[in-house]
Amino acid sequence: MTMKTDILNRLKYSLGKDAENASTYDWRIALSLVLRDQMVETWFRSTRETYAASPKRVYYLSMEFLIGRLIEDMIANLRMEDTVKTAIAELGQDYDTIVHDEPDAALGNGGLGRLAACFMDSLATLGIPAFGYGIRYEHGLFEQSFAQGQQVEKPETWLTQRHAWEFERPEARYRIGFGGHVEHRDGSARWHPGEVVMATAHDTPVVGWNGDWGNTLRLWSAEPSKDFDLESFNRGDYLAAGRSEALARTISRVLYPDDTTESGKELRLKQEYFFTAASIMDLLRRYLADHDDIRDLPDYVAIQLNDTHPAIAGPELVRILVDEHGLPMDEAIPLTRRCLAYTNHTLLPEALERWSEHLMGRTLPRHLEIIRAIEHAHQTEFPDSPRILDHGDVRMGELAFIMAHKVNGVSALHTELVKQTVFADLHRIHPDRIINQTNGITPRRWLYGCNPSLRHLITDAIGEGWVTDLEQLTALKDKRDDAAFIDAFMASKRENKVNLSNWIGQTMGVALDPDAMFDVQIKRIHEYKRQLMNLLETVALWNEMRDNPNADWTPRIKIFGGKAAPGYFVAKDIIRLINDVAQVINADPVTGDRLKIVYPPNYNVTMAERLIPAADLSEQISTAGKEASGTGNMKFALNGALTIGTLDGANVEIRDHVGTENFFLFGLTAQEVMERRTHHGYSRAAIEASPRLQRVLGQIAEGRFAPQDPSRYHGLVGMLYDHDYFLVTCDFDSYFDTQRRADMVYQTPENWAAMALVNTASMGWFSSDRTIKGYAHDIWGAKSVLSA
Ligand code: 26W
Repeated sequence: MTMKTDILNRLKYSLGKDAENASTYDWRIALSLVLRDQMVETWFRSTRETYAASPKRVYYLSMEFLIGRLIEDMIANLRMEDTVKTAIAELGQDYDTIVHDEPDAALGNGGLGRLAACFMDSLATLGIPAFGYGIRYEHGLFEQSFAQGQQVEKPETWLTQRHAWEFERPEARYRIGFGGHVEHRDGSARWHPGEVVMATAHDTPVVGWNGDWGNTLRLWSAEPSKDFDLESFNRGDYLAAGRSEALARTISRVLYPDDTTESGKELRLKQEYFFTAASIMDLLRRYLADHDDIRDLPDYVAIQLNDTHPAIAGPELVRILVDEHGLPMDEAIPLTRRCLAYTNHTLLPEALERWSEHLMGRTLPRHLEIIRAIEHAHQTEFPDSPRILDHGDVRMGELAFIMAHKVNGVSALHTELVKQTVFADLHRIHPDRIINQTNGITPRRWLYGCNPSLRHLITDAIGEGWVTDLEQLTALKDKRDDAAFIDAFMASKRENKVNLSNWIGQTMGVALDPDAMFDVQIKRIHEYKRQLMNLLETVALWNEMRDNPNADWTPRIKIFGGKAAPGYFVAKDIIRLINDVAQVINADPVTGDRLKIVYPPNYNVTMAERLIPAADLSEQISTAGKEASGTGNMKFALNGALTIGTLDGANVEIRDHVGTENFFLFGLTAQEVMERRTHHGYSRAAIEASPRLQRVLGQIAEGRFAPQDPSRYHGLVGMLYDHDYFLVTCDFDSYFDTQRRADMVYQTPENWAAMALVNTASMGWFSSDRTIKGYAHDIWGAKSVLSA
């Protein structure tokens, strides 16, 4: 059967449509189902082999999986691109239209969620038996639009359409309790939950490169435990009839859109326990199906906590071992610790979760008891250890640290800072528990998939081995003096820039000059990521261009993308200012096409796949010591963009790999930042020392970009004068000067091209395959079944 007939059959029998009446949606679902059929073979074989070999399994627990669209990834991993493109063309349909009809699965906020998705691709490609566990949110990260330049949030609706890739698993259904009380009798405890909801599994197969291995992403959705309340309904009390249903479904209704501030909301805690408890029950059922001694669990199960969000896994596993398997507490705790490991993704104090003992006690009474037991055991052994229970709060970072056998940071600098700051005391007590695992990205999506012109060029030059062994890219360094290759390399970049210009033209009506430098900053909006400093530099450049209109300026397109958490008003102000400034600068005849600002709304994974291949300059300008790693920085460099950045997160390691001469470094180091903060009035001093910055702040403060509301940004400018916590003022001049250095280099295309090529060639180490191999070896003790 050909692909073409397979698609037509699916159209007919699964969608009840014939080719004449099929919509793009129908064609897309039909194609997806055909591809899913292909994947199921690998998936079943992998599951069978796993049960046969009974190896150690990895369980990756994450509140977020920022997957994006799956159709192109599946086609690539199944090596079916040509087959599918031919079939779609023969069916008279447009491939690009069909694959872009799929909504993004936006089940995450940013870096943490996307990392989890890259890790799932690497685990499958490496053939390491693994499950990803998370929540099947009905609504993912909100949809962003702009009204008069201001962010507006609308509910995201990916599930209003059929989600072609998943299989509902009614047989994998678990009762999840909340509240109630704990009964203690003759030394044993029995939790009597006051409320119960059902967790039902929905499985998405995750097939790796070449379709050699398949793992499972199991997402839980919440349903009422008891049937529809017919009685209330018959009494005409329709609300009561639907109440328990609505309440239950609330738990998996929506993703919390905050990515740096913990909400402290009860529903968030219930979400965290809901998916963690369902996952623990599910992996124990699987283990006990093959093993009868629970004490061997750590030899067959490795559980990774993606930040503190699933940290309740520690008390939950201890609860089951003690209350259901009768193990003594002082055996259950160390046994649990041997199964668990914890990854820290942020140093921001406001992002470190702490739940009030009151709320924990009300929502999870038995778990609070067990947390007290864990605290007691740890304090007994290490009397001067920091406490989990502190000032009426349960500190989830300390709980995760104490219940994990390994804790890791996500870049070399971040891991050192974790040892020196947030967990300094615990590090002293457990000196070998904290290790580093620098983040990575999957080259399948972030080069092979999103940049076909560069993919072909590389494969023609060095073969296709790089897709699963990215360090092979180093061979491209030999092409540095190959003029034909360099031309082709830059032609690929220009082709991507033209494609992006067309897309921006169509979607935003702004014409971009593809020969201008495409300078891109795409990430969540946050003060520490300093989108504001980028904008201030843009206004300063605008001023200098207007002061010297005849000078030989390097034309620049400033591209911003990113969402602000709905409650983060400073970030929303920054978005508004960017849009207000864009309006003025983009309409300025003096600077004309030499300086443009574009801010496409609703930045997501699919937009990143459009923007990154077209970027010349990657903005990684966070205050040193604040960005744990960054992963966008890796994606840009891999796709031949040069980085302007601080010595923060993984920028440090990227610069080490690409060479200091191929990286535009500026700004204070993390050490200098801490030192500068001790200087009183450091921001005012910095502003007074920079006439260029003073001028820009003056323009913004006087309403130059909001003539109808001149005082609109008084707060923002005032903050820079008096509370510039992220040292925008102190790094501004160094940043501005480094941007001018980039201008100069861009004006010598051969130099720029050579530096860009070395960036691409030097990014092999930043593959998430390398990262996962590190976790498997240093933390999980898990092996690939493929290369056993
Ligand atoms: C409780 C609210 C909340 C939700 C998410 C707090 C913190 C988070 C995440 C940890 C934030 C996050 O995404 N951190 C990013 O993780 C990436 C993957 O490791 C890093 O590359 C980024 O530097 C880090 O900001």
